[in-house]
Amino acid sequence: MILIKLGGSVITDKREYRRFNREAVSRLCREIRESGKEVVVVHGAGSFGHVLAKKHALNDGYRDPEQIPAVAQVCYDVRDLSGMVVAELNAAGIPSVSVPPGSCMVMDDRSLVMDRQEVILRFIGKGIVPVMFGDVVMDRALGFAILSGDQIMERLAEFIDFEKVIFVSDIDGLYDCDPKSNRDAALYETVTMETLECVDAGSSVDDVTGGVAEKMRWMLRMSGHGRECMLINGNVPGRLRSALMGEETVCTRAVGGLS
Ligand code: IP8
Repeated sequence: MILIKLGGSVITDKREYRRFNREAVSRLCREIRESGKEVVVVHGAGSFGHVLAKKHALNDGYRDPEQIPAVAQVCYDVRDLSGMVVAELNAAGIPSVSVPPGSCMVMDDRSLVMDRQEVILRFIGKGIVPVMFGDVVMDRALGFAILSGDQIMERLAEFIDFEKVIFVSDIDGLYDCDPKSNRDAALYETVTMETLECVDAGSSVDDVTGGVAEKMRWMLRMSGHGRECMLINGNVPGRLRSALMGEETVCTRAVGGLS
């Protein structure tokens, strides 16, 4: 079983509110199907989540009543996005169902309380891929907060024994500086906790849950116990299929866990 995160930067255009990249998602779903691997899918929110979440400071928790319509709108938008992702998975021949985190989970001071594992495990047991995503989630301490897809990944990996974790992004992997603004940026083939400490990988678009360095931190957390954890570029056709099938491909691998 392989855990895949379809990043918001690939499945949406992060510069434009609610812009879905249907072509890319459709191709990625076909690549999953062609690999023949069993998967669980988590996806990011992209411009369906981060634009309004940032504008209304939703990650700060409840501050004033004017945030409430924005909470409802973001919940609506990310469910809409998830419906479109699931439609593409189903069309590619991968029976899938969207499981909205905010509708069945809570957080406690930004820590996810995931006590509904049964529904996820039973979908998997019946050969249906549960699809979860970054969402606005009610929070016992803060009122509400943003739950990132990366947090969900880490929790899923605590009770499902994934052989591999693949983060699908819009860059080839982790660079020593931002490749979008620096032509000399060099790609790391592997990163460890030590590498991460000297990385400058800031993101230039609206993202309330951190840029590439933060993603890499999540990857390192999940790379312990010998589990392979990769960051690949989903905009390059064939890379996801190769990564799933264990073929050589351009990527960054996280090694050795976070400690
Ligand atoms: O795109 C963020 O999830 P991510 C969720 O996985 C929202 O970081 C609603 C902004």
